[in-house]
Amino acid sequence: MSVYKESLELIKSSHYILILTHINPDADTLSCGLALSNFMFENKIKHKVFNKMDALPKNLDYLSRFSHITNKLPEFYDLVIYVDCGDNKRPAIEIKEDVKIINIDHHASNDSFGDINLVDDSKSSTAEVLYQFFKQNDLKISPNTATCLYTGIYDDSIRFSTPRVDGETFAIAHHLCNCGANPSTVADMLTRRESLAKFRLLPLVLNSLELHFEGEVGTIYVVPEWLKTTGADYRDVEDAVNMVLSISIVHIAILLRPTNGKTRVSLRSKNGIDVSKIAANFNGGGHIMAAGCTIETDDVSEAKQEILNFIKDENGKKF
Ligand SMILES: [Mn+2]
Repeated sequence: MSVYKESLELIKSSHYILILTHINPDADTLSCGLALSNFMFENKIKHKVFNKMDALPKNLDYLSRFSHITNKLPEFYDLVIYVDCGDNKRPAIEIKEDVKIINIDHHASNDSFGDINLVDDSKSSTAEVLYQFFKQNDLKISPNTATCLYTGIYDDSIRFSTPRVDGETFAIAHHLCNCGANPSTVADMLTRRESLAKFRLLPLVLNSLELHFEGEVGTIYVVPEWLKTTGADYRDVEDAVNMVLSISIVHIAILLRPTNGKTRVSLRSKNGIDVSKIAANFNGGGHIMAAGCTIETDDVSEAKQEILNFIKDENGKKF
């Protein structure tokens, strides 16, 4: 029996399913959780989608059943499905030990921690991996589920632009459009609903830009105070790191964000440079071109220096 069939059998024979999404959620993890949730709702399968955070990214509020995502664990569950979690710590909660686990993911770091593993690191998003669950089981994909899966693919592939995007990605997107996903609506929802606060914050963050190693590494940071004065959300700075990476001479862009006595570091790269290795050195993780970690200090310059020292040490005089 294929892993897809096995997964469906296990879902059907379970009484209550807990779907886990990762902390600091992105569109891929929540879209996959909600794609499964819509499928289960339509088929009267009892379940909950869990996310640890109090506040979820508001730009995903158009996804059906978004408001049903909870940060409270149900008392009873006999199956747990992890979506887009590179390891079993990513949801940041403890689960019961005696339950079966399905692990659906596309991170290279995933060590197949589930009883059933739908893990394919050749895919640009977990949504593409999850699509195969529907396809291989000949399941009907409703317009709501199609919109969720399309959203995960669109966002995690950075609008169909990362190296893992291939003809198959577009074939899947094509099928999802036929099932009722609307590319223009998804693009409107994700890219044309920015807050004014974000545009007050971005100049401050971009003004912190420093170039290192002859401009090949660019660093920016955000001061928590700036979030207060502009009214922006910490997610509003995420575009800034991609802007820095879009500078022609920059190969690695780094965003430093002090929070709760630590500094959260987002790493982005181009030209095949593997920033997941830098993140892994600081107990973080991610993908070749996008990774993250946490440094145990809220002093931004100290955290920056630690990262830059590692980049220098690791690969000789530069990276
Ligand atoms: Mn993902």
